[in-house]
Amino acid sequence: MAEQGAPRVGVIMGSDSDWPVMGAAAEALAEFDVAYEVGVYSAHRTPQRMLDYATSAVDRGLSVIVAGAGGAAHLPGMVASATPLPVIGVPVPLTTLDGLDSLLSIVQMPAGVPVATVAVGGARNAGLLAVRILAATEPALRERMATFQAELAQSVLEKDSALRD
Ligand code: RP5
Repeated sequence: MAEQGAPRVGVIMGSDSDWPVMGAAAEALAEFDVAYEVGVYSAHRTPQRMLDYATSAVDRGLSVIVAGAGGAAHLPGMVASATPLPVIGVPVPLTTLDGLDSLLSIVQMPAGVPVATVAVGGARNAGLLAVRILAATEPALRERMATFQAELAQSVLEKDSALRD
């Protein structure tokens, strides 16, 4: 855990090999000083451990779970089936199929069990979306997100200016 305080967001993945992608979610949370925890929970290799994590998430104080996996990427959907918390799925691209398999595995959830799926490899956006979910009921965090958006817009304007120079 990189941030102080009880974790509010869980950043989990199916394998430690997902970390080079999923680290961007943790970085985004750290930028907003949101406490998070990270862990490896495999839907296929450690199914009971994954279910224990999902079913205990509320009692442990989590508000959002970011879950990334590649290939037969069942972790986000299975976690969403076992917790009432919002789950953000990150399709991790593997060397074969360029992540299309991961994307389809995560995005095609049955009605009633939503997973908010970001782009293939879109872990940073997953972290930012988790911040926005928290910010919906926290004015101070919402203000920081608004500042972040203003800075993002400013960076585009500066690039536009540089092109014209
Ligand atoms: C998935 O299988 C993981 O999320 C990972 O993306 C993929 C490969 O895992 P390793 O064989 O590298 O452990 O469950």
